[in-house]
Amino acid sequence: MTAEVPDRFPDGFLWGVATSAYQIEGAVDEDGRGESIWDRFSHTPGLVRGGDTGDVACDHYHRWAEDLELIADLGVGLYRFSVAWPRILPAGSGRPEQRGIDFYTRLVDRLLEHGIAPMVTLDHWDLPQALQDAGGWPARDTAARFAEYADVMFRALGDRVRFWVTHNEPWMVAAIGHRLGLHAPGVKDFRASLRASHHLLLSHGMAVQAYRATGLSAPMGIVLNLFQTVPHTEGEADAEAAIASDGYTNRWYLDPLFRGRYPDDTWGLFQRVGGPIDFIEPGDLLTIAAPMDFLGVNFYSPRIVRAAGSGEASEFGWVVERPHPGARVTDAGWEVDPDAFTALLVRLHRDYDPVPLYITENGAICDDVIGSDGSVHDPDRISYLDGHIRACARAIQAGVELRGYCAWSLMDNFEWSDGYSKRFGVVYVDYPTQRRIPKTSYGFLQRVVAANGPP
Ligand code: IFM
Repeated sequence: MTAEVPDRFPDGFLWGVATSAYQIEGAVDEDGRGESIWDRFSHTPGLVRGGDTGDVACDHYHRWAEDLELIADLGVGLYRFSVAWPRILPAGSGRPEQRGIDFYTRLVDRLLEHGIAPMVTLDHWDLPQALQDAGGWPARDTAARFAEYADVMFRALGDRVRFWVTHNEPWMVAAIGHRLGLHAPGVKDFRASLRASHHLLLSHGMAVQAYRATGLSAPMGIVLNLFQTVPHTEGEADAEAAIASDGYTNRWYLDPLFRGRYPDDTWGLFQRVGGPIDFIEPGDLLTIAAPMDFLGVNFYSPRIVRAAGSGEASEFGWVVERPHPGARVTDAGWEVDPDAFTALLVRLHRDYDPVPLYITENGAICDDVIGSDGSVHDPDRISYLDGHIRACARAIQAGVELRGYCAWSLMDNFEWSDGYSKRFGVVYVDYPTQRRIPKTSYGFLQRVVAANGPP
């Protein structure tokens, strides 16, 4: 696409970077922190590449002040990070751990001193293990525990946090954590995954209601990882497969949040595969659809789908395809398609006309290395970011109310079941020494922020 890109983004557009607690903090045994499902999962042999764990990660728990300087030097106005639930409620419920609250208080206060708006995610996957032992997300009670935890954080930091996010990517937790078992808690059970998806959404609504009851007024939202789903061929079967897959990844979350109901076609498919959906109680959908103030969108790559061939193993009747031959891909093999990003944003605007959007994650894995001159050159990441920022500009031109963009991630970190083998940061982390080396993409982002658009 060659549409002209405006020189500048709208006034007040927020540029930022994002991280999450388990991926960067380390210090898993400090200051009363309890065990999380990711501690348990990563310490189970064979589940994370190279046996990596988040025990030390980027040691951000001790180096947070240095890391905040890196954020401030970018010039950004927004920092999205998450609170580790087990630092606040080590046993999942009961008395909050003040030392955990103090850590995030220091972080938030320093951000505000720098004029950076804190966007706080309450749940970026690190459920307290104690709650997992009591049933985890498939259990309805976990939703109530989440609302309690959220309320603790609203009361502790509500006067200073500028944006609240309830959950990060509930689809990943439900589908990858409970259906495929590739993420914590490592469950492989479709019904458990369906229950988890509903209780994640329910707990979001309960937390929104708890927030409104406090009388606080910072914007409150949820972050979804949404896929622009592209049929592999122009044939009818692939088109139908793409619609069904879109229901699985996108509409199962968007429809209840913005329309107060689950999509009929996906409901039918899920009942055929998983049996009766009998765990939804009266009033749940009203709670889930409690009005929120923004939607956070995480986007990395389109999802190319085709109909499964006869005899081909496929629970749902579709197969996720490899990138189109000749397509540009990142070092992780994910197809690079900024036009798909624009199309997704325009589609959200068209189909849901939702609240304002923020891009809460977008970035690329590159095989970064420290060069002989000690610097890290990542031209492919720059090209990825540049293309996707321009894609945002086109969406705004098309009428999408997009208010901010966060690159994923500030620095290289624990990439879940890939451990430390994949690098997403604009800052390189040399794990043996914990030295931070801003990559050339860091300078690029600085220029974007300074110019309020692609430099
Ligand atoms: O690292 C993750 C992040 O935690 C959630 N969104 C996707 C990122 C890259 O895989």
